[in-house]
Amino acid sequence: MDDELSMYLSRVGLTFPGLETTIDSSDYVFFGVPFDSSSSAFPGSRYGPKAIRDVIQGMELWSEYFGVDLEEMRVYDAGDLAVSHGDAVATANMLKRAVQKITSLGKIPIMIGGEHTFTPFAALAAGADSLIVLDAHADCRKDYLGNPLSHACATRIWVDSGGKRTFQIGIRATSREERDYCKEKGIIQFSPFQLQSDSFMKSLTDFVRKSRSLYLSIDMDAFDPSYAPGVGTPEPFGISPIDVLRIFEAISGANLVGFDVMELCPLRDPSYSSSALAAKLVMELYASKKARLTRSGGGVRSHRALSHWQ
Ligand SMILES: [Mn+2]
Repeated sequence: MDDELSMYLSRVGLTFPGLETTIDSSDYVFFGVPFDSSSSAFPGSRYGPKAIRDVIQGMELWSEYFGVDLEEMRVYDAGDLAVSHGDAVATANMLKRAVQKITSLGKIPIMIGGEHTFTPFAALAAGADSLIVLDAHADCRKDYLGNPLSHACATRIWVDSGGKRTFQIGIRATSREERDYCKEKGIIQFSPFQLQSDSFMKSLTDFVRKSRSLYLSIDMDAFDPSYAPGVGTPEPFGISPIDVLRIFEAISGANLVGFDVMELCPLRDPSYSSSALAAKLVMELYASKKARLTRSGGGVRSHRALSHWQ
């Protein structure tokens, strides 16, 4: 690993996705942020990175939806961020340096949480001008119980720090303050009940087309708790995993500068179903980009996903 990067990140135990690779030969750098100090209901997301590495070891590296073999995933697992438990400022500063380094190497960061608080810092450090967030919550509180660096403030930190364009999907749990803020800031929002509408896909593709550099963040509580019970703040009436494949497909042509899966809470996931879904999200996101490249490069692989949604 690059010397400077190894100051911030160190490899631990199992790697994702369990393939031996080098950072030089990779397009993506995967790392964990095992930090959960502001968890407002149930703590435990600090174990998310460990769980996703555990569960991937028993899964097939094949995307049925996108028709992509992931045995040769160009993803390098750089380990976990050296977090300072209880100190979100110090941890965010460390994260910014790590992401800037990954980006300067021409690689795309894939971050696994840990609490959602760190998304805006990663997105800004990666140079994103546009943010798509899948979440049950708007995360637009000014502070939560006096803490402005709470996971309930993640999207607001992005906007207030200069994040220009924001598109939220799956939102269904907000305060009046957040609803007013989102309206004032022009944040585009779709609830789970609107995802089958034509206007959703039209709005999403329009947003992606106008993005110069896109960061995608998935809070696991965007999913219905029946799909992903392993989260700290479950909210019923959520989105389905199939919805996300369709979203991946719609954004596969974007200039993606970073991606994260946050708020996976393995302490509330005894069946490992939520961890398996989180692992699959990373693989399918990768597969969606690969399928897109194959098609634009004139590849002959039939694109199963397109026909599925026509
Ligand atoms: Mn959330």
